[in-house]
Amino acid sequence: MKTRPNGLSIYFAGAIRGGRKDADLYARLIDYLGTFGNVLTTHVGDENLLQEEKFLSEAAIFERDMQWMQAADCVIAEVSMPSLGVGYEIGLAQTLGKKILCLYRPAHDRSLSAMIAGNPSLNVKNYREIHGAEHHIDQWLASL
Ligand code: 6IA
Repeated sequence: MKTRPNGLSIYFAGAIRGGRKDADLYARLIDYLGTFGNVLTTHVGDENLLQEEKFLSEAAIFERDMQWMQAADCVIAEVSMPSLGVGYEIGLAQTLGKKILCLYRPAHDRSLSAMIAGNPSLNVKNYREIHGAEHHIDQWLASL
């Protein structure tokens, strides 16, 4: 990897109100990303998030995430669980010129939004198992 070890600020995006079925997977991906740098959004994988963050106002959550997004060197989004917030974050990251990797697990009962799947500015990688996602992360970070 060309970047400095532990020098990369990574914004990880995953569904919260969109649904928490993949929260454990997010936690594992966040752990893995932590070996490459500083993950700004570790709460996305926190199974107690909904309890902890209910003390923050909606505006405070938005403001904090916007600051992290501005500070991030790159954005990695797990997009299998449809989420308004994740879609918003990807659009904003593109506007800000961030490098963006989207990780998607195909399944027979869903299909990825064309706004993500058809966007030539995004790197969208399909995977089945977490090791596949880790492989995509390795390859993508090495190319930055
Ligand atoms: O629409 P969603 O909630 O699924 O959007 C998820 C995305 O928006 C994540 O990638 C987060 O970066 C961001 N986000 C949404 N809600 C929060 C949050 N608290 N804290 C931090 N980031 C958030 C929500 C707490 C609440 C449900 C009690």
